Formats: sequence, structure tokens, C-alpha cells
Amino acid sequence: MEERIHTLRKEVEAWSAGDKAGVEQFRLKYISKKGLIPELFEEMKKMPPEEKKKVGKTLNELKQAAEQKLQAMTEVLESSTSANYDLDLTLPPVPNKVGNQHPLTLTRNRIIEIFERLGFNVADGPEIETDWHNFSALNFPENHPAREMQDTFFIGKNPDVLLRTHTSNVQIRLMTDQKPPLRAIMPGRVYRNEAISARAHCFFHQVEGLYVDRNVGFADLKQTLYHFAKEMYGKDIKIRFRPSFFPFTEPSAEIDISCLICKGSGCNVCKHTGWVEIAGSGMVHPNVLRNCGIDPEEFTGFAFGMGIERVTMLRYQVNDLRLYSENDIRFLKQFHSVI
Ligand code: 2NM
Repeated sequence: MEERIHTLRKEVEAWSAGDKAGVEQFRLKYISKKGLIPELFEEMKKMPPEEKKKVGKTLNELKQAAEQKLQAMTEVLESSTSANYDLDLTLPPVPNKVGNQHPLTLTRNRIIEIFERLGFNVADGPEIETDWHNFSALNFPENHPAREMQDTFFIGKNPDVLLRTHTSNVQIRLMTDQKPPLRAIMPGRVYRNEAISARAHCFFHQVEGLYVDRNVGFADLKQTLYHFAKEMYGKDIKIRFRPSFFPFTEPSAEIDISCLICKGSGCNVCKHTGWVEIAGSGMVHPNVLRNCGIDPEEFTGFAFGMGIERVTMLRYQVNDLRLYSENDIRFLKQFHSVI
């Protein structure tokens, strides 16, 4: 008996499990009810008391050693599987929550990208502006309605200082500060004294553009904006120029594209005309060039302007301007760059 216990002890100590199945095999062979150790306990019961006492001690030691071994093997196996899990290089990474860009930022950056590839610089200027840079230099007559308090925000009592109503003040600064050739776009925030609704806001964003050089003609304007519209809205769109009027351009044109929603057959977005307006444009008025110290006999230029909110509305089907400035996270989370 002592001999068999001794042999089993050696076996138990030498057992190497390797995997889960090996551990289970060990348990079945030595520890389980029908295993070798309980079998020895049964045999021991039949022994005379003197011998029983002696064998019982070594047998109990064997039982303890086997149970400890089982526990140790289980632990090693569990810790090694969790270590493997941590190091599984095939698992996809947990994504970082980094937030996302505002839809107006996505659209502005896309517009900048398109014009930068055509060689346009990005220019910047003040939002608090003088009357001259915002109106007079742009050939607005003295009594033009846009200059009224109802339309323009003034800073304090000085009628000469106001919040710019368009980014054209940057064009004026560019033309007075630098000599042609000039080729730049001006993205930025503008302010108008309007009641806030789904279609109007007291501030919004524009990108305007300006190209002044020798021999710049209306054909350059058309091709530049046609290229822009195809890049922005898709190769298949159609474009049309409608005669219009602005104090700062002559001739002036409004630019429409075929409706993205109904492809021209008529829907709510295009008010059943098949066309949606995307920008205003024209040849820079000779008075504007002259006001900025550029000789209109030598240089000509085209200019255009568009609302970033409007472009974003067409791009993502947003139907209420107020959503852009309410900071509702459920709205903001929906936008991804669509390049
Ligand atoms: C528009 C539409 C048409 C424009 C003109 C000028 C400047 F300074 F060159 F005269 N800046 N921006 C312009 C022309 C803006 O926005 C709808």
C-alpha cells in the first residue's frame, strides 16, 4: 500500500497538463469519485486499525498534494489564457472617442481644398469693420437699404463701425494692400440684423472669392465655378448663370445647379423649378477696382460669394439653419467628411 501511494505521489507531482483537457484528465484519474485516490481510501477502510492510522496519514498527504496540484494547474491555465487575450494582435483596436468636426467646418474645408488646387490663397480679415471697407469701397450708394439699422449691426453709436455683412471687406483689404495678380478666397462669419428662423439667422458663414489680373474675363468665371460645382456636388450636375444685380459687380450673375434631390424633375428643395441657387458672382465693378487703387483699364477681375450654411444644407439635407448653432450633440454627431 505504502508503495502504491508513493508511486502515485511521484506521478501526481510529475503531471504536466498543457491544456484544459490535460487538467480535466488529471482530475478524473486521481481526484474524482472513481479516481485512484478515493479508491485507495476505500481499500484503507478494510485495513486493521494500527496500519490504517499510518497509511491514512500518507494517503491524506497524497490527496492534499493532488488537490494543490489541480488548483495550481487551473490557475496557470487561466492566467495564461487571459495573457494571450491581452496580446491578441489580430483584435481590432478600441476606437478613440475624439469627437467630430462641425458640418460647417467640413464644408468650409472642402470648399478651400477645391479652390486651393486652382491656385487660390485663403485670406482673412476683421469681423468688426469700417463703413468704407464694408459698403463704400464696394460701390454701395450712400442711401442703399443694406446700410440701414434694420439690416446691419453697428458697434455702439459710431455709424462708421459695424459688424461686416459679407466677407467682401477682405477683398477690399487685399486689393488695397497688394498688387494684382490676386487670387484668393475668403471664408468667414458675417452678421445681419435678421429675425432668427429656419431660413434666416443673425450670423452665418460665407466663402467669397476674387481673381484679379490682366485679361480676366467672364469665361474664366464660368469655368472656375463650373469646375467648383462639379467637384462639390458631383460630375453629373448641370449649371446655369442667371443675370442679376450687385452694386460691386457688373455684369452680375446668380449661379444655379440642377437639383441634387430630384435631378431636375421638381421637388420641395428646388421649389419645383429643377434648379437651386448656389452662389452669386460677377465681374468686379470698375469703381471697386478704382476705389482700391487698381487701374480698371489695365486689370479686370471676377468675384463670387456663397453661403456655407446653404452649401451644407444641400450636401447633408439639413432643413433648419438654427441647428448649426444650437450645439445639440445628436445633430453634431451625424456628420462625417464625405470626400
Ligand atoms: C458675391 C456675389 C458677387 C463680391 C465682389 C467682391 C469685390 F470685392 F471684388 F467687389 N467681393 N465679393 C461678390 C460678388 C460677392 O456674394 C454673393
